[in-house]
Amino acid sequence: MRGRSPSPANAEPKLANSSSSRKQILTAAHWGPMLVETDGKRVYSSRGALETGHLNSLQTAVPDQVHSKARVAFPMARKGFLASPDSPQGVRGKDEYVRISWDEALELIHRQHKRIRESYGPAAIFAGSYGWRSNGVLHKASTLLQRYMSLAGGYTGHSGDYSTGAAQVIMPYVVGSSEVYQQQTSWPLLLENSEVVVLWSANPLNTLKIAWNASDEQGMKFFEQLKNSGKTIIAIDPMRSETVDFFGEHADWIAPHMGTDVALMLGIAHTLVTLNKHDTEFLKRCTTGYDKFETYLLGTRDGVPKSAAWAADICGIPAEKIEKLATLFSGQRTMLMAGWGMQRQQYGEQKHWMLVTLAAMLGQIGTPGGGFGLSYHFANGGNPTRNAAVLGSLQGSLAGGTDAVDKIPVARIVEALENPGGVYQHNGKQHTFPDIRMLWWAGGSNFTHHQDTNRLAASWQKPEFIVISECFWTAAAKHADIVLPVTTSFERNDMTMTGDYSNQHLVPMKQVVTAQGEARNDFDIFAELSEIGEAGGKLRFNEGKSELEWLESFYEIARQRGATQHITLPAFSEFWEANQLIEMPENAKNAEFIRFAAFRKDPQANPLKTPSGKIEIYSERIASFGYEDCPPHPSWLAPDEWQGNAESGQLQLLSSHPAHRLHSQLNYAALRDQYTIAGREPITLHPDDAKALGIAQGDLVRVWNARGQVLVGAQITDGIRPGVVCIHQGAWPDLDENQLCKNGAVNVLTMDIPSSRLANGCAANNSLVWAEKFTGQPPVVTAFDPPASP
Ligand SMILES: Nc1nc2c(c(=O)[nH]1)N[C@H]1C(S)=C(S)[C@@H](COP(=O)(O)OP(=O)(O)OC[C@H]3O[C@@H](n4cnc5c(=O)[nH]c(N)nc54)[C@H](O)[C@@H]3O)O[C@H]1N2
Ligand SMILES: Nc1nc2c(c(=O)[nH]1)N[C@H]1C(S)=C(S)[C@@H](COP(=O)(O)OP(=O)(O)OC[C@H]3O[C@@H](n4cnc5c(=O)[nH]c(N)nc54)[C@H](O)[C@@H]3O)O[C@H]1N2
Ligand SMILES: [Mo]
Repeated sequence: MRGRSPSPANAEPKLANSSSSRKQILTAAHWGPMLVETDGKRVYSSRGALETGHLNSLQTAVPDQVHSKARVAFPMARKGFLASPDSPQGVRGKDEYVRISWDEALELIHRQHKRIRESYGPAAIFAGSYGWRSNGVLHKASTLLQRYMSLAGGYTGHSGDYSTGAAQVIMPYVVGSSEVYQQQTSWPLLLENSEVVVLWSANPLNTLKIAWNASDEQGMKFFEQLKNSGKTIIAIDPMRSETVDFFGEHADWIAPHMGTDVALMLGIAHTLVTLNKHDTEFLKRCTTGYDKFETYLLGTRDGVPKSAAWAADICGIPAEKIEKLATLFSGQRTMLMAGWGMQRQQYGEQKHWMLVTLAAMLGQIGTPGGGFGLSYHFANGGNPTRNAAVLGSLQGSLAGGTDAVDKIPVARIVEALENPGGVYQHNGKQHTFPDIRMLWWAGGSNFTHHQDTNRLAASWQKPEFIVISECFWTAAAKHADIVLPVTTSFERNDMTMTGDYSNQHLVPMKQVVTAQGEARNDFDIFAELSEIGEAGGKLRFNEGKSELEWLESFYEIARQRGATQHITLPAFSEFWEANQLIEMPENAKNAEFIRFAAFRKDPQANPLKTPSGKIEIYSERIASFGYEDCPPHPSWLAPDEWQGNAESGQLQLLSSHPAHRLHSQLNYAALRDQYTIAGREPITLHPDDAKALGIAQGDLVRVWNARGQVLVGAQITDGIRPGVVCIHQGAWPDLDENQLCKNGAVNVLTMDIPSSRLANGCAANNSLVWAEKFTGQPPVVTAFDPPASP
């Protein structure tokens, strides 16, 4: 659609070999708009609704999502909890579950919630509930939980996220904005002007399959054009990712040791200075603190020049190669596209700070196609923002409600449970952990997403009361006192935009099938509970509106927003009947968007939101915090566990994001057959390492360290740096009586430490492990079985 007003984009879909009672409903998930074939009771198939030329495997999984044996069918209570709810018995994770009625479940929750709130105050109730739930503007699980808890008098929430924990806190000090969730210099300009594109710790072929709203699915088209453009493409990643394979001979794959990128960048930066190829004019005009950083870079302060040879020793890339990169980058228009895996590490803050510093030394920030970009690999950053009628959406806080009374950095939850009242540092301030007595998770999978599962499971025994609202019997659900069965997004009505940055489409998400088992919508659960309990009545929670009335009100907001841009949307009833998405008109000006262009042109007139208004290579504010783990300019700091201190036989563990899941979502689905080896999560390892360990392709492998042990299947390939192994994140924990995870959940092995005291970000990507061929009787995977009932 290229005109002024939007129009339905896809014609009424035709069905191949299906009976007449079946129809196709248009809906959407994080993984994009989909057409779902159904007779209203069963789902038969699903596929992408946009013609993209790229198959997104996640879009085929709707039948499994709706009909999985892993669904929670009824409200369930843990046996030891039910025996004496005020002082529960038994061990969470080892107990049986008893079916109860919805009335009983809500009454039990109400009584415990009231008791704990009255005894300990709102901070004792953790409703931070981090997670990717399902998309949609109304049925937002965690937002609904927080809306309820705010009406009930407040709660403890969270700050930050697992995704960009380190980068999103350091970037505002450096460039005055978070960068990680912001629109990038547009792809058309990049394709026209960039000569060198560097994918640094980024695997867009996987990660662009999803977006926080729904994916607009445009990113791969641009990467396809890049591949065929003849430009120089470099991928820096310890693993030959799907993206490197996609570029094939068109890209140069450089595989450093894990966690050593700052050293590699310093080596390039040092070479630039040696060759006098750094842009002193840009550094002077647009940055502050370079001089101080240069004394570190050249070693005038500590006697250690951060030369290419110095870097080579640390990162394992030959010095000549590092020098070549310096010449290449400085001689050509270079875009440094960084993903986030390398900042999900100890000292993660340093990675993107040094990347920006390198880009500043190259002097190309603010040019079309040069500089750095932190979101090309996520939610299709760089796909130009449309003129758009953007939907309204449900808000978590309401007038008269009490929002979060405290917030803990999201990845510090276990520390908080272990150490109530404990003092901690965060982003320049001292805080105290609340005394958490009750937790409610709705829309997150914390037993897969959090590091060091055994430590989490131990801390999880402490609270008095834990509720999980879930569609599936996740490990978290199997560690709860009450489990509430929730509908999937295919069992309710909703709407979404596509493209977190582009707002390219408005998509109706009409209910596909009736609710399965006794599942209810999160919205209805909290509305019911408001009627019994603490939140002042159903009417306060739902404002007297039905599901469709809410959707109409969000659509009306879109209509108003659209009108200001000369976009005319059809009436809601017409739109809802049509079962078609609406594509928004392009905006020619946005297609010319260059990040930092105005600042580059005139930094005085268009200052950044940093204290100096410039790019801060040295930060006085960070210096004032005095954090040893986050020095005031980008620095190489050796992590606690890495190649440099590994014992012989120890391997570095990567836990990248999976191709055929969104984290833990869909681990139970038939898609499993496409990636599991020996029936479990694969471990990617190099032939040299496999040989040394006597492991063959397809073998069952036990991987362990002091924190835990998992069983995985061997995937042997030269597409990974020797000494590094990868187990993708998101397999469901499935611990047997010896705490051996039968399904291969990587976080059983990862360290639960903060990136630093500045950001307290998740540091999943730096752990050492041992591995051996598993020779015992292979245990059966039980991750997807509902728990035992008496
Ligand atoms: N080792 C390691 N660990 C990591 C990472 C890593 O790179 N390495 N990455 C981290 C990152 S970046 C992230 S974002 C996290 C992801 O962590 P999460 O976002 O927690 O992961 P998901 O698997 O998406 O969990 C979403 C859960 O919500 C449930 N759900 C879906 N729809 C609904 C709904 O409508 N209502 C309710 N009540 N529930 C619903 C799903 O069944 C699922 O269990 O993992 C982090 N953990
Ligand atoms: N299909 C799919 N798409 C997703 C997700 C998913 O689970 N599945 N999750 C979504 C979410 S919530 C997020 S936050 C994003 C995550 O986006 P990212 O954080 O960018 O994804 P990762 O796979 O963790 O890491 C990207 C690459 O970094 C590499 N890497 C790791 N450590 C290092 C290092 O030390 N140095 C270098 N140079 N490279 C390193 C990994 O090998 C990997 O190929 O993806 C989103 N997209
Ligand atoms: Mo994430």
